[in-house]
Amino acid sequence: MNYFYKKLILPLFTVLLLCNSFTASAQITKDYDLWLQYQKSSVANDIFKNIALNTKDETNKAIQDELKTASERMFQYSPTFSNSGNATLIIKKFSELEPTQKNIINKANALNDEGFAIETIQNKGKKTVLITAKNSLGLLYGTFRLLRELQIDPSKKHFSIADEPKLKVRMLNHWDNLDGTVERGYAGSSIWNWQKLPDFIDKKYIDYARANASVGINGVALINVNSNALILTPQYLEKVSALAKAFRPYGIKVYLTARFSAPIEIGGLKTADPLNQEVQQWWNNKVNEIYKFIPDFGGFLVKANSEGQPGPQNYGRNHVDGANMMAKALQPHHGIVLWRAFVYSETDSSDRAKQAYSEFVPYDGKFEDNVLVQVKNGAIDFQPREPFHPMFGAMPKSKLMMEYQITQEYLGFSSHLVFLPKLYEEVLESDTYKQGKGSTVAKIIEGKPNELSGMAGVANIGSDLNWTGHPFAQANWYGFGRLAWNPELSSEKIAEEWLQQTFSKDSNFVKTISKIMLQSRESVVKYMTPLGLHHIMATNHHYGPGPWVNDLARPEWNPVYYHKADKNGIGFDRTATGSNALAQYSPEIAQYYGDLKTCPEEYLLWFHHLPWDYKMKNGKILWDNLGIKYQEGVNEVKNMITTWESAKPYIDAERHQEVAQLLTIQLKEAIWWKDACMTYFQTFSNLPFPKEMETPKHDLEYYKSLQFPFAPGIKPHW
Ligand code: GCW
Repeated sequence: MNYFYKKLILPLFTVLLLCNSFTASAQITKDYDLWLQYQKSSVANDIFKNIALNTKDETNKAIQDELKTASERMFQYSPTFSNSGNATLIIKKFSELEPTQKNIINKANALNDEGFAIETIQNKGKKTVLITAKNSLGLLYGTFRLLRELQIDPSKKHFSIADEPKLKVRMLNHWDNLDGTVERGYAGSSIWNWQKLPDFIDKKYIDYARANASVGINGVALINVNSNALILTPQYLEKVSALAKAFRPYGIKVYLTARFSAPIEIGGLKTADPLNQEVQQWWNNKVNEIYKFIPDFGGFLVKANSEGQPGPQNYGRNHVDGANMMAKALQPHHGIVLWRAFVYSETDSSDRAKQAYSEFVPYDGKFEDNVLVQVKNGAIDFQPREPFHPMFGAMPKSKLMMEYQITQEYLGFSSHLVFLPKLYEEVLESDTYKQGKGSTVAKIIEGKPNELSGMAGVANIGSDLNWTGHPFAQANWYGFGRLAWNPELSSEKIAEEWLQQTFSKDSNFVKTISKIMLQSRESVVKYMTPLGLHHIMATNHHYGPGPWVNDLARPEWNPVYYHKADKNGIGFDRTATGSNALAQYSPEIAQYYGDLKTCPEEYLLWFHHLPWDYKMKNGKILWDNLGIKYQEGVNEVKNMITTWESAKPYIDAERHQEVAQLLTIQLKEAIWWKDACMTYFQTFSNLPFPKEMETPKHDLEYYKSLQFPFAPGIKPHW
């Protein structure tokens, strides 16, 4: 028995155990590796056999590490790195190229500082691939580009690519708190371990930097815009400098959120008035101190006089006074200020959608050169769909940057599959007409060549093994980076290349699954806020529907403020007969959205208050259309589930199951939104549900009674 046990059962058991942990860890790796899977290739490619690269510089060292990992995983061999003759891949700054390679030098010379060229050339009678750029960061971007091309087509040998970023600042904004929680975070806790920093550099920090650099992200604001002044004290600056050091080889600069009242809270001053000399001196000294810790510090991100955060208006000053004070302190070090335009006030009784424009546009041209005004994509707050923010194009003498939300605060947290590049693209493509036809939001934020420009995304990253909570939420991080590099890229291309790198290159798989990704954003709009509805979510945690909420302290916090449903109809009149928010847009846009004949149905209730029996283009009344849209959203999720089932043969079982389970949550919640909203709106319309709509399972009281005290994304109530 003993013999039998030792010889047979034990080894078998060990093998089983190993297999089990192997699958588990293989799975973790797949989820963890994001779009940098470097899957084993079925075709050979010698491209990495002998790489000419000067590995002295720390960025080049990062290039070397990446190529080694990629080559070993994809092609099963380790590259040799040397400077000798027979290179299969040459990675060199163009100042180091031989004069015979003039053609490429000319091509590369036309690129900006972060651009790169990849060319297949003749070198000593042999075909060789050359990556060249002005500096090492360009070489790193070129390397990641080459790796993307090879992940998509591992047999590729011929390259002729020149590329450069269109925006200067391409950054993630983490809303991470110093206590480890993440405001509006749905992927676990913060990845920054402040307790163990500066001495412990988690490998995760490096992998985070790799992922960012691979799509061209070059800046990170580490903590929440609802900031804590402690981050500016030496105790924390030492920790920040350790992170900055880890990110430096990957071209990523660190930014900090600057709490406006910091001079009082950590400086012992009596005021934070931006026109007070002592305050100005305090910021000058603070900035000098920061640069001693972090010589390439990026600058400050500031949320001021917004949702209770302190700011210049507390001292009777304005946004320009506040932003310029910080900008001047940063100028000697080439740092910048990202001053957020997300402001709305409880004392302003006008439409909330109008307030940021009214507060900022009069200051056009007054901001210092190193200030970027950071504007959310829409005038309310990261809703599933908003028309583009009227500030875009309205401040031609200032620099405006885009702020998107990658984390899904209003889009189903990390349980819903929603491909956000589709939303980003819709905004970027919108024509503002501010400088004539064709002045799209993309063109406006691109600004003038060589001037400061940028795009920020509120990160969806946390301590979850797969970084983002939902495997498909990784695509939103990826897609954000790709659009920050080139705001004119198509979301379709982004979906396809992400799928190819992350899951499978099989064309059937890519075709079917990219379709559901591209449609997913429209589906979430339909089952949450169809026909231009907005801001009807539950209070505080924003989880689930709450269109009935009407008792919050500030009028514009209540969903009823936005949908204005009553027995006569529904919607927010933003035309001349209402708040006239439309007047902030160019006349072409005002006319287009203002006229019911041309206003697209997607924006109907955003701009118009209409009777329940308003006849729509399909001949049906508004009430019926509302129910039909909600139902369509639900049906589309059902479709996603079936389509995902069909993807089973193409990908690993674990990630397949993970997504399948999440889709069931999405369906449940889509039905919940439909039922709760339609049951509530029915109390005003007094009409039967349209026949196309499945009848709600519960009555309104049930939906109103649901409580979620521990929903994620807000400070826990201990
Ligand atoms: O959308 C709202 C969020 C707040 C956030 C704020 C902002 C960081 O609900 O959690 O605060 O926007 O953008 O400042």
